Amino acid sequence: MERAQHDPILFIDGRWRHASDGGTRDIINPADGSVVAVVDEATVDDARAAVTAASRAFAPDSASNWRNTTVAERSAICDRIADFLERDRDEIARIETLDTGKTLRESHIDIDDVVSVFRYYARLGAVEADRLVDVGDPTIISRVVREPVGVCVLIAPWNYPLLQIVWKIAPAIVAGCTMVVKPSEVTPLSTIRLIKLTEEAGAPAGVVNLIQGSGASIGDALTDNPDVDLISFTGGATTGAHIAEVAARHVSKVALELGGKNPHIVFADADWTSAVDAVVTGVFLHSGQVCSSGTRLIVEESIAQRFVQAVAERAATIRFGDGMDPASETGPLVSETHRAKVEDYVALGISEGATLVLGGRRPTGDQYAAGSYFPPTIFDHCKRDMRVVQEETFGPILTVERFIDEAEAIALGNDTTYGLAAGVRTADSARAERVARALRHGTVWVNDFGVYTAAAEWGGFGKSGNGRELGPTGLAEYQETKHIWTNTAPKEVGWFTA
Ligand code: TXE
Repeated sequence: MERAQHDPILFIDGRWRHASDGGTRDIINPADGSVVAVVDEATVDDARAAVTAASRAFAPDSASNWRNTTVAERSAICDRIADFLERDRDEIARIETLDTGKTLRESHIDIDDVVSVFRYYARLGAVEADRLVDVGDPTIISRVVREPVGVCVLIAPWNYPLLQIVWKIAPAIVAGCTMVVKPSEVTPLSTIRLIKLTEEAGAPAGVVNLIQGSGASIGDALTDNPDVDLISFTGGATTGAHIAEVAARHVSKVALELGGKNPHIVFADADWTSAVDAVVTGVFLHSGQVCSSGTRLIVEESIAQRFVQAVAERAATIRFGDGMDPASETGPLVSETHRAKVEDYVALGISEGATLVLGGRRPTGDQYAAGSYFPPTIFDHCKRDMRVVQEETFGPILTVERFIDEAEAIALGNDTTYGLAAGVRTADSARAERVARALRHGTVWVNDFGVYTAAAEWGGFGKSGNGRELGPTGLAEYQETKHIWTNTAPKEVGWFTA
């Protein structure tokens, strides 16, 4: 397709532009391999221009004076974006489904979630006030005030494109930062639509900039830059470690969410029906392409055989197919490349000696021929040191380990270099509390799984990253605190007496 046939999608300093070298990328629908859009592919120069634009917009003499706008003005922009997302809900949900493969139902839920995130931060900005510190001297006013961190680079992955970028954009706007947004090159479409809404909502030129392109080619041009104050990244562990290294060169702040390998611990006394349902939903929703996916079932030995059988029977009935089909309960994997990676993990699990109980092979049938589908797959009798148990497969693969007692359940649940999320299911509330406190994970669900709220922090222990999104901490990440000490009755200190 020719460049002239598509709208420009790079947004730099309030202007929509094509890539400076005319480069483009086809965006593929993973449900059938068709091209759903052609978008500009930014160059290194475009990426640098976007950082420069964000930097200029943050300067004290910028035309919009953005960093000195009031919280109320910035919160109003977030509220307007939320209104527009509600107005365009169906259109954006369709875009998200065509781009990611997720079901339309899930795309709608994602939009409702991001609306709540914009509204939450719009309110929180006003609540999180400056703090007065009592230093024990009535002539001193000691105040801790919050100011924007500055220029932020916000990088998102492909599994929840809209959701994950909004967890960054909303607090960054409320805090008064300027930003360069980079969606995954695989799934940029909903983010492009969102940036149009930020423009419509009145974000001044240069405050929100959009760059689209391969992280390998333009990532360093965004992050390896002394003008960048903060990089917030959600994605793979290897890329995250690279970004942390690059950021260290300039002592830029980094917030990283790098996925997980999340245990779901089921005790014998757990409510049976909801436990089976939660284990199935927890791992097979969005075909396992979820950072908090409950990929490690850790089940009490006495019920293990029956429980795994019940999970497998339930999982076998999951209807996967084109996300646009209302009958589909889950869609394809995001790309052929990703399906190949998941298939490698299936082969690895078999070679490591795990017992394949369900799935493991591409589905047959005309409706699956052109898309990157993969069925729910279950490995039983896994050992904790197997790579399929320890590494993030990011696909519909459940591994099963068994435990004898509470201590072993906790030990298995913590036997991971990650630490994003975990679930525990038991009817014993004292035990639930003990296990929840002992697990080294950023979120622990008790008799629930995979739920979150804009008002509670999200993030990981260990190699799942650092920093937190959502909740008050998710706003604080985009703020510097400044201590202002005012002496209302100055007099000589009296230290040097001569
Ligand atoms: O992620 P990448 P990939 C995991 C999951 C998956 C694996 C790899 O296991 O299989 O990561 O996925 C941008 N500088 N997660 O390769 O490369 C890239 O363009 C700056 C878990 O797709 O980390 C994209 O926008 N940016 C995760 C984003 O980083 C760079 C969700 C993520 O891409 C860059 C997704 C660079 N040098 C995958 N290189 C989660 N935490 O939920 C790439 N990017």
